[in-house]
Amino acid sequence: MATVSKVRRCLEQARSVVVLTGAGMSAESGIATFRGGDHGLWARFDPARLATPEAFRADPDLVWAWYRWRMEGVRSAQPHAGHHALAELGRRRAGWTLVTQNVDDLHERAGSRDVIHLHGELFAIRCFDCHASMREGESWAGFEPILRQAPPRCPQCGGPARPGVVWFGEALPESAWCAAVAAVERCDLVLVVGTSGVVHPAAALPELGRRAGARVVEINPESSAITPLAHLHWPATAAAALPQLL
Ligand code: BV8
Ligand code: ZN
Repeated sequence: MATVSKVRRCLEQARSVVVLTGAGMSAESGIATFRGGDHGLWARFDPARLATPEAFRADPDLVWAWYRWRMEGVRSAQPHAGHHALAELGRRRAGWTLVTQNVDDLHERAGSRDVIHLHGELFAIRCFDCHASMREGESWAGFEPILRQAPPRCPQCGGPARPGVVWFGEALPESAWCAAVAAVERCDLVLVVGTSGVVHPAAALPELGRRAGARVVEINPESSAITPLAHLHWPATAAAALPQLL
Protein backbone atom coordinates (compact mmCIF):
# COMPACT_ATOMS: atom_id res chain seq x y z
CA MET A 1 0.00 0.00 0.00
CA ALA A 2 1.35 3.44 -0.93
CA THR A 3 2.63 5.59 1.90
CA VAL A 4 -0.11 8.18 1.42
CA SER A 5 -2.78 5.48 1.85
CA LYS A 6 -1.04 4.21 5.01
CA VAL A 7 -0.90 7.75 6.45
CA ARG A 8 -4.54 8.36 5.49
CA ARG A 9 -5.48 5.14 7.28
CA CYS A 10 -3.56 6.21 10.43
CA LEU A 11 -5.48 9.49 10.34
CA GLU A 12 -8.86 7.76 9.88
CA GLN A 13 -8.16 5.32 12.73
CA ALA A 14 -6.97 8.02 15.15
CA ARG A 15 -9.47 9.48 17.63
CA SER A 16 -7.11 12.25 18.61
CA VAL A 17 -4.21 13.70 16.60
CA VAL A 18 -1.33 15.99 17.54
CA VAL A 19 0.54 17.69 14.70
CA LEU A 20 4.05 19.00 15.49
CA THR A 21 5.50 21.34 12.87
CA GLY A 22 9.01 22.78 12.50
CA ALA A 23 10.77 25.20 10.18
CA GLY A 24 10.36 22.81 7.24
CA MET A 25 6.61 23.57 7.39
CA SER A 26 7.39 27.17 6.38
CA ALA A 27 10.15 26.37 3.86
CA GLU A 28 7.81 26.25 0.83
CA SER A 29 6.47 29.66 1.84
CA GLY A 30 10.00 30.96 1.33
CA ILE A 31 11.00 31.21 5.01
CA ALA A 32 14.57 29.98 5.55
CA THR A 33 14.85 26.94 7.82
CA PHE A 34 17.19 27.10 10.77
CA ARG A 35 19.72 24.59 9.62
CA GLY A 36 19.32 24.36 5.92
CA GLY A 37 19.66 26.71 2.97
CA ASP A 38 21.25 30.07 2.48
CA HIS A 39 20.27 33.06 4.61
CA GLY A 40 21.36 35.56 1.96
CA LEU A 41 22.17 38.86 3.70
CA TRP A 42 22.61 37.04 7.01
CA ALA A 43 24.58 34.13 5.57
CA ARG A 44 27.59 34.97 7.73
CA PHE A 45 25.61 34.77 10.97
CA ASP A 46 24.63 31.53 12.72
CA PRO A 47 20.92 31.84 13.59
CA ALA A 48 21.38 29.71 16.70
CA ARG A 49 24.02 32.17 17.92
CA LEU A 50 21.85 35.23 17.28
CA ALA A 51 18.74 33.68 18.89
CA THR A 52 20.04 34.08 22.46
CA PRO A 53 19.63 36.68 25.24
CA GLU A 54 23.44 36.99 25.39
CA ALA A 55 23.62 37.97 21.70
CA PHE A 56 20.85 40.54 22.26
CA ARG A 57 22.56 42.03 25.34
CA ALA A 58 25.89 42.14 23.49
CA ASP A 59 24.52 43.79 20.33
CA PRO A 60 20.79 44.67 20.44
CA ASP A 61 20.93 46.62 17.14
CA LEU A 62 22.27 43.56 15.26
CA VAL A 63 19.82 41.05 16.78
CA TRP A 64 16.87 43.44 16.49
CA ALA A 65 17.67 44.09 12.79
CA TRP A 66 17.78 40.31 12.20
CA TYR A 67 14.31 39.89 13.69
CA ARG A 68 12.90 42.89 11.80
CA TRP A 69 14.29 41.32 8.60
CA ARG A 70 12.59 38.06 9.54
CA MET A 71 9.31 39.86 10.35
CA GLU A 72 9.34 41.50 6.92
CA GLY A 73 10.07 38.11 5.36
CA VAL A 74 7.09 36.52 7.13
CA ARG A 75 4.85 39.48 6.23
CA SER A 76 5.64 39.05 2.52
CA ALA A 77 5.27 35.24 2.68
CA GLN A 78 2.00 33.39 2.12
CA PRO A 79 0.75 30.17 3.75
CA HIS A 80 1.00 27.27 1.27
CA ALA A 81 -1.33 24.37 0.45
CA GLY A 82 0.08 22.40 3.38
CA HIS A 83 -0.88 25.12 5.90
CA HIS A 84 -4.38 25.26 4.38
CA ALA A 85 -4.68 21.47 4.46
CA LEU A 86 -3.83 21.38 8.20
CA ALA A 87 -6.38 24.15 8.85
CA GLU A 88 -9.06 22.21 6.91
CA LEU A 89 -8.25 18.92 8.71
CA GLY A 90 -8.51 20.80 12.02
CA ARG A 91 -11.96 22.11 11.04
CA ARG A 92 -13.19 18.63 10.05
CA ARG A 93 -12.00 16.71 13.09
CA ALA A 94 -12.46 16.79 16.81
CA GLY A 95 -9.39 15.71 18.77
CA TRP A 96 -6.98 17.84 16.74
CA THR A 97 -4.09 19.78 18.34
CA LEU A 98 -1.59 21.79 16.27
CA VAL A 99 1.74 22.40 18.06
CA THR A 100 4.43 24.39 16.28
CA GLN A 101 8.08 25.25 16.94
CA ASN A 102 7.74 28.04 14.39
CA VAL A 103 7.45 31.67 15.39
CA ASP A 104 5.75 32.80 12.17
CA ASP A 105 1.95 33.23 11.88
CA LEU A 106 1.44 31.17 8.70
CA HIS A 107 -0.69 28.50 10.43
CA GLU A 108 -3.02 31.20 11.77
CA ARG A 109 -3.16 33.02 8.42
CA ALA A 110 -4.21 29.71 6.81
CA GLY A 111 -7.07 29.47 9.33
CA SER A 112 -5.70 27.14 12.01
CA ARG A 113 -7.09 27.96 15.48
CA ASP A 114 -5.59 27.59 18.97
CA VAL A 115 -2.09 26.96 17.61
CA ILE A 116 0.33 26.06 20.43
CA HIS A 117 3.54 28.06 19.88
CA LEU A 118 6.29 26.28 21.85
CA HIS A 119 8.93 28.83 20.85
CA GLY A 120 6.80 31.98 21.05
CA GLU A 121 5.68 34.34 18.31
CA LEU A 122 7.80 36.69 16.23
CA PHE A 123 5.27 39.55 16.25
CA ALA A 124 4.52 39.43 20.00
CA ILE A 125 7.03 42.20 20.72
CA ARG A 126 7.70 43.08 24.37
CA CYS A 127 10.12 45.01 26.52
CA PHE A 128 13.32 43.00 27.21
CA ASP A 129 13.39 44.40 30.78
CA CYS A 130 9.82 44.79 32.07
CA HIS A 131 7.97 42.54 29.54
CA ALA A 132 5.43 45.30 28.73
CA SER A 133 4.03 44.53 25.27
CA MET A 134 5.26 46.98 22.63
CA ARG A 135 4.88 47.95 18.99
CA GLU A 136 7.67 47.27 16.53
CA GLY A 137 8.71 50.90 16.04
CA GLU A 138 9.81 52.64 12.86
CA SER A 139 8.65 51.02 9.66
CA TRP A 140 11.22 49.13 7.62
CA ALA A 141 11.76 51.81 4.93
CA GLY A 142 11.59 50.10 1.53
CA PHE A 143 12.79 46.86 3.09
CA GLU A 144 16.33 47.52 1.85
CA PRO A 145 18.25 44.85 3.76
CA ILE A 146 19.89 46.49 6.78
CA LEU A 147 22.28 44.96 9.26
CA ARG A 148 21.66 47.19 12.25
CA GLN A 149 18.57 48.83 13.69
CA ALA A 150 18.17 50.12 17.25
CA PRO A 151 15.20 48.43 19.00
CA PRO A 152 12.45 50.88 20.06
CA ARG A 153 12.49 51.86 23.73
CA CYS A 154 9.81 50.77 26.22
CA PRO A 155 7.46 53.65 27.12
CA GLN A 156 7.19 52.25 30.68
CA CYS A 157 10.83 51.72 31.61
CA GLY A 158 13.00 52.68 28.64
CA GLY A 159 14.16 49.09 28.09
CA PRO A 160 14.80 47.73 24.56
CA ALA A 161 12.09 45.89 22.59
CA ARG A 162 12.61 42.18 21.88
CA PRO A 163 10.66 39.71 19.73
CA GLY A 164 8.24 37.44 21.66
CA VAL A 165 10.24 34.32 20.78
CA VAL A 166 11.91 31.77 23.10
CA TRP A 167 15.67 32.17 22.75
CA PHE A 168 18.15 29.33 23.27
CA GLY A 169 18.73 29.01 27.00
CA GLU A 170 15.26 30.44 27.80
CA ALA A 171 12.45 28.33 29.20
CA LEU A 172 9.51 27.49 26.98
CA PRO A 173 6.20 29.15 27.97
CA GLU A 174 4.86 26.93 30.78
CA SER A 175 1.28 26.86 29.49
CA ALA A 176 2.29 26.00 25.90
CA TRP A 177 4.63 23.21 27.03
CA CYS A 178 2.10 21.69 29.45
CA ALA A 179 -0.67 21.81 26.82
CA ALA A 180 1.60 20.12 24.26
CA VAL A 181 2.66 17.36 26.69
CA ALA A 182 -0.94 16.74 27.79
CA ALA A 183 -2.02 16.49 24.15
CA VAL A 184 0.68 14.02 23.05
CA GLU A 185 0.15 11.85 26.12
CA ARG A 186 -3.51 11.30 25.30
CA CYS A 187 -3.40 11.18 21.48
CA ASP A 188 -3.20 8.13 19.24
CA LEU A 189 -1.32 9.79 16.37
CA VAL A 190 1.58 12.26 16.37
CA LEU A 191 2.07 13.71 12.86
CA VAL A 192 5.54 15.36 12.72
CA VAL A 193 6.08 17.74 9.80
CA GLY A 194 9.34 19.47 8.84
CA THR A 195 11.53 19.32 11.90
CA SER A 196 15.11 18.08 12.25
CA GLY A 197 14.27 17.05 15.82
CA VAL A 198 17.39 18.59 17.34
CA VAL A 199 15.90 21.37 19.46
CA HIS A 200 14.84 20.25 22.93
CA PRO A 201 12.55 19.90 24.76
CA ALA A 202 10.19 20.23 21.72
CA ALA A 203 11.97 17.37 19.93
CA ALA A 204 11.04 15.01 22.79
CA LEU A 205 7.28 15.31 22.12
CA PRO A 206 7.05 12.54 19.48
CA GLU A 207 8.88 10.17 21.84
CA LEU A 208 6.50 11.09 24.69
CA GLY A 209 3.57 10.35 22.42
CA ARG A 210 5.00 7.04 21.28
CA ARG A 211 5.66 5.98 24.89
CA ALA A 212 2.03 6.80 25.67
CA GLY A 213 0.94 4.47 22.86
CA ALA A 214 0.55 6.84 19.93
CA ARG A 215 1.65 6.05 16.38
CA VAL A 216 4.28 8.46 15.06
CA VAL A 217 4.23 9.50 11.40
CA GLU A 218 6.85 11.84 9.98
CA ILE A 219 6.60 13.99 6.84
CA ASN A 220 10.05 15.24 5.85
CA PRO A 221 11.96 14.97 2.55
CA GLU A 222 15.08 14.03 4.57
CA SER A 223 15.51 11.75 7.54
CA SER A 224 15.81 13.47 10.91
CA ALA A 225 16.41 12.67 14.57
CA ILE A 226 12.71 11.75 14.68
CA THR A 227 12.89 9.18 11.86
CA PRO A 228 14.30 6.31 13.98
CA LEU A 229 11.30 6.48 16.32
CA ALA A 230 8.66 7.05 13.65
CA HIS A 231 6.42 4.11 12.68
CA LEU A 232 6.19 5.66 9.22
CA HIS A 233 8.43 8.18 7.42
CA TRP A 234 6.88 9.78 4.33
CA PRO A 235 9.80 11.30 2.35
CA ALA A 236 7.80 14.22 0.97
CA THR A 237 7.50 17.98 1.46
CA ALA A 238 4.77 19.60 3.55
CA ALA A 239 3.09 21.41 0.65
CA ALA A 240 3.04 18.26 -1.52
CA ALA A 241 2.06 15.71 1.15
CA LEU A 242 -0.48 17.39 3.45
CA PRO A 243 -3.14 18.23 0.80
CA GLN A 244 -3.20 14.49 -0.08
CA LEU A 245 -4.57 13.81 3.42
CA LEU A 246 -7.73 15.83 2.79
C1 BV8 B 1 15.81 25.35 27.17
C2 BV8 B 1 12.74 30.78 18.44
C3 BV8 B 1 16.26 25.38 29.50
C4 BV8 B 1 13.85 31.74 18.18
C5 BV8 B 1 13.82 28.61 18.67
C6 BV8 B 1 22.61 20.07 24.21
C7 BV8 B 1 21.81 18.96 23.99
C8 BV8 B 1 20.42 19.07 24.03
C9 BV8 B 1 19.81 20.30 24.28
C10 BV8 B 1 20.62 21.38 24.48
C11 BV8 B 1 22.01 21.28 24.45
N1 BV8 B 1 22.50 22.52 24.68
C12 BV8 B 1 21.49 23.38 24.85
C13 BV8 B 1 20.36 22.68 24.76
C14 BV8 B 1 19.00 23.22 24.92
C15 BV8 B 1 18.58 23.95 23.66
C16 BV8 B 1 18.71 23.06 22.44
O1 BV8 B 1 17.89 22.17 22.23
N2 BV8 B 1 19.75 23.33 21.62
C17 BV8 B 1 19.94 22.52 20.43
C18 BV8 B 1 20.36 23.42 19.27
C19 BV8 B 1 20.98 21.44 20.74
N3 BV8 B 1 17.20 24.27 23.89
C20 BV8 B 1 16.89 25.44 24.48
O2 BV8 B 1 17.70 26.28 24.79
C21 BV8 B 1 15.42 25.61 24.82
N4 BV8 B 1 15.33 26.08 26.17
O3 BV8 B 1 16.27 24.26 27.05
O4 BV8 B 1 15.71 26.03 28.36
C22 BV8 B 1 15.67 26.11 30.64
C23 BV8 B 1 14.73 25.46 31.44
C24 BV8 B 1 14.24 26.14 32.53
C25 BV8 B 1 14.64 27.46 32.80
C26 BV8 B 1 15.55 28.10 31.97
C27 BV8 B 1 16.07 27.43 30.86
C28 BV8 B 1 14.82 26.69 23.95
C29 BV8 B 1 14.78 26.22 22.52
C30 BV8 B 1 13.99 27.23 21.68
C31 BV8 B 1 14.92 27.99 20.79
N5 BV8 B 1 14.13 28.88 19.91
N6 BV8 B 1 13.09 29.45 17.93
C32 BV8 B 1 13.89 32.15 16.74
O5 BV8 B 1 13.13 31.60 15.91
O6 BV8 B 1 14.70 33.04 16.44
S1 BV8 B 1 14.25 27.13 18.02
C33 BV8 B 1 14.34 27.19 16.32
O7 BV8 B 1 14.74 25.88 15.95
C34 BV8 B 1 13.01 27.38 15.57
O8 BV8 B 1 11.90 27.53 16.40
C35 BV8 B 1 12.88 26.07 14.79
O9 BV8 B 1 11.59 25.71 14.53
C36 BV8 B 1 13.50 25.20 15.77
C37 BV8 B 1 13.79 23.78 15.51
O10 BV8 B 1 14.41 23.63 14.28
P1 BV8 B 1 13.51 22.90 13.16
O11 BV8 B 1 12.14 23.46 13.23
O12 BV8 B 1 13.66 21.43 13.30
O13 BV8 B 1 14.18 23.44 11.85
P2 BV8 B 1 15.50 22.89 11.18
O14 BV8 B 1 15.96 23.94 10.24
O15 BV8 B 1 16.41 22.34 12.22
O16 BV8 B 1 14.99 21.62 10.34
C38 BV8 B 1 14.11 21.82 9.27
C39 BV8 B 1 13.63 20.43 8.90
O17 BV8 B 1 12.64 20.58 7.89
C40 BV8 B 1 14.71 19.56 8.32
O18 BV8 B 1 14.60 18.24 8.87
C41 BV8 B 1 14.39 19.51 6.82
O19 BV8 B 1 14.70 18.26 6.24
C42 BV8 B 1 12.90 19.70 6.83
N7 BV8 B 1 12.35 20.34 5.62
C43 BV8 B 1 12.98 21.21 4.79
N8 BV8 B 1 12.13 21.58 3.81
C44 BV8 B 1 10.94 20.93 4.05
C45 BV8 B 1 11.09 20.15 5.20
N9 BV8 B 1 10.10 19.38 5.69
C46 BV8 B 1 8.93 19.39 5.03
N10 BV8 B 1 8.71 20.12 3.91
C47 BV8 B 1 9.69 20.90 3.40
N11 BV8 B 1 9.49 21.62 2.30
ZN1 ZN C 1 9.92 48.12 29.93
